[in-house]
Amino acid sequence: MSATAPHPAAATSDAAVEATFELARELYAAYGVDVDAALETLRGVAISLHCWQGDDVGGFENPDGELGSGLAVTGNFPGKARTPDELRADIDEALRLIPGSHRLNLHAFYAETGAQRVDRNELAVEHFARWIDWAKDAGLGMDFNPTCFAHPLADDGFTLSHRDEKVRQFWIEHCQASREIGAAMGAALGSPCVTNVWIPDGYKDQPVDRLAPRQRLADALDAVFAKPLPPEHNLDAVESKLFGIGSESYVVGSHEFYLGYAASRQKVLCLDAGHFHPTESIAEKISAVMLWVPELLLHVSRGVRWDSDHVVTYTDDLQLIGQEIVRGGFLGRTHIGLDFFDASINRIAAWVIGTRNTLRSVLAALLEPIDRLRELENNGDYTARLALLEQCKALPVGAVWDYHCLRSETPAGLAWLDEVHRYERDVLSQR
Ligand code: RNT
Ligand code: ZN
Repeated sequence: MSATAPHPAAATSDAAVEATFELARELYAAYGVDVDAALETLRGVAISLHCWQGDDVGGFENPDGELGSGLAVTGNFPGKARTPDELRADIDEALRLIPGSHRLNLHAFYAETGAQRVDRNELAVEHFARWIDWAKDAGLGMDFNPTCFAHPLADDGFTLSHRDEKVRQFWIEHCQASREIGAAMGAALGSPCVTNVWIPDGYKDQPVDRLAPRQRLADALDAVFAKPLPPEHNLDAVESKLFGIGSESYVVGSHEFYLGYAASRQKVLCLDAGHFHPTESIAEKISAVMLWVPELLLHVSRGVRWDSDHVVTYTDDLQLIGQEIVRGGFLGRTHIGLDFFDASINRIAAWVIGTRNTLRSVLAALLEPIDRLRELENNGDYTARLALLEQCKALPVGAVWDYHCLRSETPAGLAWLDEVHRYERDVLSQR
């Protein structure tokens, strides 16, 4: 368990944060950057927190269920949420430590069906009534996902592209039900729900027919999306993957497959940072795909050697994601979600660290002297472009961030960690 040693950042006074901010604002102004405008924009950026960080992608259907489908969570930090109420309390705690108004991203197998067993194709909005009421009270938007894994009909590695029509139909019905649930959530909360379809389908070893499963998947998706739903309530997204554990040789829903599908059907394309070759960056793809798809969903994650779903840290990769969204003017067309699961550290701290980092990367991008940088590039002065980009790394983003936290009534600096320790002591360790 963690220690509770005092740390200096927690002691920073509000006055010191404000004074440092004033100096930072002046410094940015010298570079032509309007810090207040950046903060105003940042206040409107919502991050979709993934419920599954709180219970190691367990869901509430079957407490002893196997995760499978290429997903793996490692670690056994004490105190994971065992019930929907515990999970909601943990998310509430994380949200208290994150500045801004955000969203909850829920998976279908977090349904609350009481004593009744309801199979996935029969799920309906009433099974999520408590989640929706809670979100309404907390002022959160919600996003949703059909759960096409951790189920006997997903055990052989195929769902929407299964060669058995009956299995395929089951998953089509589950995804159709999920869209209806998403639309009902969107209507209830007055904010469109992004319903994201990810399926694990693929082969461990080399197939001889790569085509037929993809044809079946395209047809199945068309069936899933056949019923028009109002975009102010529900937006459909599709998520690709390069490989998974047990689908190392072939994944039906590859990037090329879904890029073509999303472009031709005008669906939201989901890019997960862990779903590409390790040297590929999803940031680099944003400006390319945005020419062809209406909107983007990001699963901000961190792969370490593979799609390991590590907690998002403040890497170059993350910073480039923030920069590409902001530089392209894509904030209004991008849904920023998180997707990581680490059970080896305090799960609430994992949410707080990953979400705060993601927001801070957007802030850093909003604080770029972008007009000056563009001018240098357009003048062919790549020397000065490089010099200024490097100088930007030395500008005091942290001072602006701390001020933003203070103004948003959330702890600045590392002070949030004290509160996580308190919660660990008073709540998690009692579980
Ligand atoms: C799996 C995908 C997917 C899941 C969640 C739980 O590789 O990234 O988004 O992580 O649906
Ligand atoms: Zn993902």
